Amino acid sequence: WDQYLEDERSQAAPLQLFTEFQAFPDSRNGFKVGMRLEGIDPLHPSMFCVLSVAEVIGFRLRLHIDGYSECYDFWVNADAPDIKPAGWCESTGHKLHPPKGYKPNDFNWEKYLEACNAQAAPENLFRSSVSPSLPVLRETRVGMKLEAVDRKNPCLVCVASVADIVDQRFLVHFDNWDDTYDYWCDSSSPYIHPVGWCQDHGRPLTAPQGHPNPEHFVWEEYMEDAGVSRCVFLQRSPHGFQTHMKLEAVDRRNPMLIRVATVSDTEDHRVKVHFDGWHEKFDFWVDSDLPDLHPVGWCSRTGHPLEPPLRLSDMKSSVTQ
Ligand code: MLY
Repeated sequence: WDQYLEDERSQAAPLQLFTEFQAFPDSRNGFKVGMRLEGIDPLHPSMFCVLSVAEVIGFRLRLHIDGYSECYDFWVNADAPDIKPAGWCESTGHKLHPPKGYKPNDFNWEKYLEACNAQAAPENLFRSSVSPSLPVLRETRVGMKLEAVDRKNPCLVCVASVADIVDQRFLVHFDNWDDTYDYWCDSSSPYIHPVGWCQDHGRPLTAPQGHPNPEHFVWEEYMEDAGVSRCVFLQRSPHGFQTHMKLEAVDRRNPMLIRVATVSDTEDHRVKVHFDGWHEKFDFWVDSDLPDLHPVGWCSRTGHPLEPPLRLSDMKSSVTQ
């Protein structure tokens, strides 16, 4: 990196711009292949599933959803808030989706581990649940209403509810839609607004699916007890990343890989990631707090391979890929 930054006359993104989930970890990754745990299914963020550790590289894990195809495997950092020890669902009143073939009421961790001849990941491997950098959720309760950006259709601000709360994050669910649009966020997220925000800002509000009069949605008619269950938020300030800053970023086309990258554009809460040496058509926008962005030196610090910039001679093939 030192040589590269000098050759490129560029600057590494300063450490203080990264969140605690992106910065150098202060613990080791103690997970081992085969260990079982519970965690959020990324394609169905409202579901907690039985997971096993399929691969460990540096501070990252490939997780497998037990009983389902490997094509659903996904990578997380070892300190991800999305993963919890075996038994967590039961102790927090969450529904655990058992491996395929097990009935929800039939699943028993002890018996399952014995049947698989596997070990549950010990609790001390999971990060403690309080994050100094995330706001505490004081007033938020399940069922409260809000106006939220549909992250899959980002031009829509929609009628939404708090569907679940874990630690300092809550699950945004769009009223009358399935859970594939759900997402977890903290109260400082730029994608969530209190009831009435669209009206105050002259923006259209997307009504719940199947609403009898979607063009004229009125909160007071929709909420039985208007006023008591509104969320209050304090949006975080814009990030400090600037164009040309260098960092290390997970390749989202092949999430096993982390590449040398550059911030190629910025918005208040997002950065555009460019992989050095690759065609700019591969650039993509992400939230600046995405846990897949890391400071320069993260890979070497955590024992993860870092994919160097594409050499000039490789460039032609990157354009045609
Ligand atoms: N064109 C999409 C839009 C879905 C929007 C869902 N949001 C509001 C949660 C569709 O009709 O499937």
